[in-house]
Amino acid sequence: MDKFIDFKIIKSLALEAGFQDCAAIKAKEFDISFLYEWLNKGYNAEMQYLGNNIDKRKDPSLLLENGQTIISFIVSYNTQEFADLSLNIESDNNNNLKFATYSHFEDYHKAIKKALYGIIGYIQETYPDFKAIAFVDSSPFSEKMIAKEAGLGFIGKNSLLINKEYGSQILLGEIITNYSTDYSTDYSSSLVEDLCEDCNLCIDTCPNNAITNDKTLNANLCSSYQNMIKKGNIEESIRLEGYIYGCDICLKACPWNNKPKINRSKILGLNTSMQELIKAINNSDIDKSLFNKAKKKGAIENIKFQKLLSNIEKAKQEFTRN
Ligand code: B12
Repeated sequence: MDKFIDFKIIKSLALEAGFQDCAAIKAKEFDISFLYEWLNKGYNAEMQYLGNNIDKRKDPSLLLENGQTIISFIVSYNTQEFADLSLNIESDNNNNLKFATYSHFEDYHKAIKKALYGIIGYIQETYPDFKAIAFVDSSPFSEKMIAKEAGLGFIGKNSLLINKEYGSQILLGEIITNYSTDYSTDYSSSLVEDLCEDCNLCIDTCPNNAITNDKTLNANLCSSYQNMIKKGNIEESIRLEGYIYGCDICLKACPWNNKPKINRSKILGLNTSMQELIKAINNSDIDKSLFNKAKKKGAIENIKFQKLLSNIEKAKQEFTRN
């Protein structure tokens, strides 16, 4: 007999853990022709890994023996707690150096995974044969594609998943399990149509024209690729507009992000060391120990100090040229 769990149990555990929403789909083979097209155009820049594990990208059920279901979870980081703090450092002074908002929080990979394994643990108390793996970012499948298919939102022109209630300032995580459940496609009213309509604000605001017209982007031109992932210096032609780690320009331009803030996130605590680091950077007083402290707890784990220094240099050059 099929192993089955009522989705209400998962949803109530998710909300209790601090996720804003979740939805499930049957693990099946997906059409990933969009990925081949993207790779063929070279939009992946130096991120060769995005072309690996094609079998699992196509069919995520292969990631777990008897994988039946993928449950997609969203966490908002559009918090009042952060807005109150950032008033001090992100005034309207255009010459401020900035980190992308998500990087002001604890490392989301660890925090979301911990919350997902917490949910798995609770379920296993009642269903000991519930087998599951949690993924955040590291998954060899497109998390946005899964969330969209599960009905948690639509893919915006800037290629991000936009949730009707929480906008796109959200992060995604998934559980793959050997259980089946109630799938959101069984009640299709939950599936969200494309709501960008004729709005092009993200395309028009991106200083590097990174966003194409087919709901994706050319990572070579995206400042968040250039300042977070690219090895070596940022290309001369790229404009950072103050962002020295990640970039929020297309998110801030999106009308779907004019949403009420959640008070605070139960999953993503603020990494308060980031405030100290930014203050020091903006006072031209950067110090490696502050960087190490912020990096230890935070989401900036993939950047080396030298790279951050060269990003700062590049952003400052832009200011002096303006
Ligand atoms: C590589 C990567 C990047 C790269 C490339 C970005 C990109 N758009 O692909 C870089 C470094 C630039 C990047 C930047 C950022 N990233 Co990133 N990134 C990823 C990662 C690891 C893989 C994405 C991927 O596979 N790209 C390859 C392309 C082909 O896939 P795709 O974008 O999913 O495909 C799109 C199109 O081809 C088109 N499409 C065409 N045909 C079809 C058919 C179907 C059925 C569907 C559904 C879609 C579709 O829509 C797709 C969805 O956008 C994911 C995590 C993951 N494992 O999924 C996080 C992820 C996408 N990133 C995330 C975030 C938060 C960011 C930043 C906001 C961080 C920041 N503030 O700087 C920026 C946003 C930039 C932007 N506008 O995309 C979040 C997005 C959450 C959300 N709301 O959608 C994710 C999901 C991580 C997470 N766990 O939450 N990222």
